[in-house]
Amino acid sequence: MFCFQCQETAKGTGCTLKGVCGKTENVANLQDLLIYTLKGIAIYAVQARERYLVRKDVDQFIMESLFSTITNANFDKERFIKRIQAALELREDLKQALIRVGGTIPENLQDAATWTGTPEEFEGKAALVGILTTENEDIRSLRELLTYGLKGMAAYAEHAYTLQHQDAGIFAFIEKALVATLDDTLEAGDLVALVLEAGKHGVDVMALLDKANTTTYGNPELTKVNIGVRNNPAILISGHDLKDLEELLIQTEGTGVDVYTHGEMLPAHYYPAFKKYEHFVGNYGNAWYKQDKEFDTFNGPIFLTTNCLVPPKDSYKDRVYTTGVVGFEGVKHIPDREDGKAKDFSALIEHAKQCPPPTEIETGEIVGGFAHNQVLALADKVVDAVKSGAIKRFFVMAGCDGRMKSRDYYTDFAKALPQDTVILTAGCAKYKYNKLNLGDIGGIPRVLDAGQCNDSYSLAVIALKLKEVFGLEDVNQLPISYNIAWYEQKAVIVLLALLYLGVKNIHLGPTLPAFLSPNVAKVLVENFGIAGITNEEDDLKIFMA
Ligand code: FS2
Ligand code: SF4
Repeated sequence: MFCFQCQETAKGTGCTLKGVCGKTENVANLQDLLIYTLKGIAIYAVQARERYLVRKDVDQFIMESLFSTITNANFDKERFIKRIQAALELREDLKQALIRVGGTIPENLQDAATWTGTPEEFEGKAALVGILTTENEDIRSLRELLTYGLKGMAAYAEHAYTLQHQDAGIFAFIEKALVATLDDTLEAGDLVALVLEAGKHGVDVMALLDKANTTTYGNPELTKVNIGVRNNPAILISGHDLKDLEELLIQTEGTGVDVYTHGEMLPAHYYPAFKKYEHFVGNYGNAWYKQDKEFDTFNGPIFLTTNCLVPPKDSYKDRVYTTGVVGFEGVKHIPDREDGKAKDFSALIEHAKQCPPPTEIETGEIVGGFAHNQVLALADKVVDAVKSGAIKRFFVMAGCDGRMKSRDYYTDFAKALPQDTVILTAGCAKYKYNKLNLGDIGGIPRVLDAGQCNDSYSLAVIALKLKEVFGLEDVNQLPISYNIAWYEQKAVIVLLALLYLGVKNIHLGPTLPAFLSPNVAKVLVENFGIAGITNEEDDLKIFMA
């Protein structure tokens, strides 16, 4: 195996024996083979599109498959074997459909579009198609950067799709870009152009998801979220999927079972549609990587709707349920919706009734709900505070949290920030500073949480609005600095989206991606001013200069 797609990759270079995330060698290899086969499907899909043959099942399959290979989503070997088998069948089906509409199949097609094999042969094949088969390190770096951007894009597209929002342009780009990663005639410059184009579609997909979420559940609003517990049996829901949450809240209503959020599900509390549920009690715990302790003390069943799943400990494994693209061998899985019917959570609810209430690990409240609509409602106040000098600078500290000790930097940085600065956050990165009680500036909290990682889009909307209000030509003239923490591939598409919007001088940490070759990193540094982090004191001097 060779995987270097996330920030915690072994030795900062690549996981080769087993993933730091817990991914086994065979799952890593099968994921490589799945991606390779998707590229083969994409070869036909691009041609089919040229003939106005657009297959929704193909778009959906590619999207879900990419999503399933994101860090901490799916660790289940059997699920990947089945998915590759389904990919081979779908590829053949699409090829035949293409022929039927007059498409001609060239003789010298890429192996990704023609290979076939039995499950016993999959791992042997996987060894021939992994990341390291691209020898030129810059081409490899750009191909992987693009692929990880596509994975993030697919994840967000999937959430929007679940809420019946889709954009054909996003699927068309995903398929075009997948084909491009196989094309040996493309040079580094061509791939850089595609990476930047991915940023444009990154903005599109986050805007689409924002629209899907806000038209379905209302605009997030200023909300105090309880972090203590009540004395009822309860279900803990984690991940990013709001539709799963909605159906769970409906089915648990009146059963005596409470519902709490964990990790990236916290921002669900900010949506008006979920406030009516009296049994939607609060948020339990912190970011994803603390689940090995927090799932233990929660006592009740835990429901993972998306990443980040950590391989469960035996002490609570029988209480973990997955759904959608998430999976782990031996863990119960809630099947997908069929015929427009809701998912069936009865087993989860019955399980909860047999469990003791959660053990309290914290008390109090946290404040959030500062997505674009809420911040723009406060725009006059914010603009006045900037004009009067009460707010000197905003710090976008969005992205991910993670296990590494080096991430304490973000807590230290938040603490070291001058009192006249405000943090704009989104994603699970917030847990590094959302309980610090950093106070407020004239009623504006010093940590403004927009929501999940995809709600980084909200932060961009806020920046663009401020640019307009202050009559500036360039978003970089605003008193906003970007100190972003990344971990997995959704952060990659968020970064590419920010670059597309023209944001410069983003600091990225705790380490730069291992998949950036020195030359590719140089392109990002020279053209966009991307930089790493050092320590809070020195970085603060740079930001405040
Ligand atoms: Fe956090 Fe994990 Fe949101 Fe990432 S819960 S690092 O996948 O998607 O952010
Ligand atoms: Fe390693 Fe990250 Fe890949 Fe897991 S996802 S195998 S930790 S690089």
